[in-house]
Amino acid sequence: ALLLLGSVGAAAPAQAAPENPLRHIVPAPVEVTPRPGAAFTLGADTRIHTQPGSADARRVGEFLAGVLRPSTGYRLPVVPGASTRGIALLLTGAPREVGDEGYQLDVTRAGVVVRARTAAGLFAGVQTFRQLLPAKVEAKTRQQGPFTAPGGRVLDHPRYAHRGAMLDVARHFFSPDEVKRYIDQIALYKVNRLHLHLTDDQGWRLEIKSWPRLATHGGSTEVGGGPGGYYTQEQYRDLVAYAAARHITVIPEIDMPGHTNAALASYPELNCDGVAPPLYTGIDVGFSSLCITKDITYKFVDDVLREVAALTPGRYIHIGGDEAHATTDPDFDLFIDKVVPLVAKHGKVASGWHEFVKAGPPAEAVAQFWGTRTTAPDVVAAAARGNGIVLSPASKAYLDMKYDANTPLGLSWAGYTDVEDAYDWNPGAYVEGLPGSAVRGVEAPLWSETLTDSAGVEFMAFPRLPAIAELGWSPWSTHDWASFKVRLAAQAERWRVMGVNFYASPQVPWN
Ligand code: TNX
Repeated sequence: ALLLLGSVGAAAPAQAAPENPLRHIVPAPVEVTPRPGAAFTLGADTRIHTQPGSADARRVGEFLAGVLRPSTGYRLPVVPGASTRGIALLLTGAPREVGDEGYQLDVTRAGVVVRARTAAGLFAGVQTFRQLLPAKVEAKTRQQGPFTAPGGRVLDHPRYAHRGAMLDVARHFFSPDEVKRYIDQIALYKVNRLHLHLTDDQGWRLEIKSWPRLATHGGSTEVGGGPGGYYTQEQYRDLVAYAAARHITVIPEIDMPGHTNAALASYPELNCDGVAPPLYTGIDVGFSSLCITKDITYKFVDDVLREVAALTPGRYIHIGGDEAHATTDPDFDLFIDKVVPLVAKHGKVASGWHEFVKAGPPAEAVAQFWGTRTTAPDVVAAAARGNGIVLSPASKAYLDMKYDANTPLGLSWAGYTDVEDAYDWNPGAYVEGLPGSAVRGVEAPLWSETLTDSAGVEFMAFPRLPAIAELGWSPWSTHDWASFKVRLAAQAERWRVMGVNFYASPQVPWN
């Protein structure tokens, strides 16, 4: 992705030409080739042509029009057609190497052509195109043109299939609109999985029709004692569809057998002693457990998984399994052995925090590594049995860790994580002895003990989420902090226009 731009021609204005946005794409593309002098300018008559016969391509076109119409004031009709004048999103002619999610983007004077083999690839190409246009295109109100993208070609495809962000909606509840806002922000960086941590000690956030008190009682508070909240199944379906329209698959997490106080408080029969504990609004972990020896526990889990599976178009349901300190080791194994098949019974595949590999789940199960050390023998052994691994090392990828001692939000148990720490590690070679081939990708978890609103979420996620997104997308050959920090700095203007409350880390040369 290294590129040298040709010198500006005779018509250049007196002041220095603005930096070419082809240099500033995040995540770094596989290959960028500038075409000096071939810039494309959006016009009042520009049309967005989409692959004839493809409803999915049309939806990508509508997404792009939705971004560009408010700021440009142009009509930007989305019409089926293969014309390469104006903007074209086509499912033909892409080189084979773009694979399932990659694209080829060409900007010439005549138009912008994105070619891909799937709508996901077109969507990724559209995210790159947004970054080639001036930041003002992201505004929700009409802006003064011109809206020009530099000439060039981008050939691009992801390193990993799993490029995730996780949001903890259990410790503090986030409204559907707040979750959608985060979805919009992560989509710009080609994140394609949103893991929702839906249940924990402090709250149960999804309506379960067969166990209604989970939401109505278990969802009635949050850390600090606020009112909490939950998603009705209808609201949750709408969130899943909103993410899907941005080519993001939601992975729901029902955390078990620990982190279950909200459920235990809602139904006394789930407790071994038959007594429901009070709701919990503190931030301790590791004190609760479902009752492993009771039959009703598995009836409960079966019912919950049935309803969650019916709301989940994706392949995975995350069953948690972390910090089960109130569950004995044999009980933990017994529980996981019983629950993993229940996930399969409802047509889904289990993923879980890496502790769950101790129970030896089947090879299709995926483990999410969150350790603070680079040694993890259980995880290496699981990979040898065929389990895929997603990397979320806490000292690198946890967006809730403070940047430094002065960060007003967040925790620090895994250490301070400034932007360079978040960026400077190789997911393919991080855990000792874990073969790169076992790594499915990366995920940036955002735990919400200290976060109550979108401003807090954004302050912790930006600019580190784009760092983790780049580790998930870009080839390792492009990895370079000196380049990344400059490209990151160029994003700030866009974040200001979008109203993203980012942390202006002194490590980044903001302009
Ligand atoms: C550990 S990491 C947890 C969460 C906390 C988080 C805070 C993991 C799987 N469990 O319960 O919210 O630390 O950083």
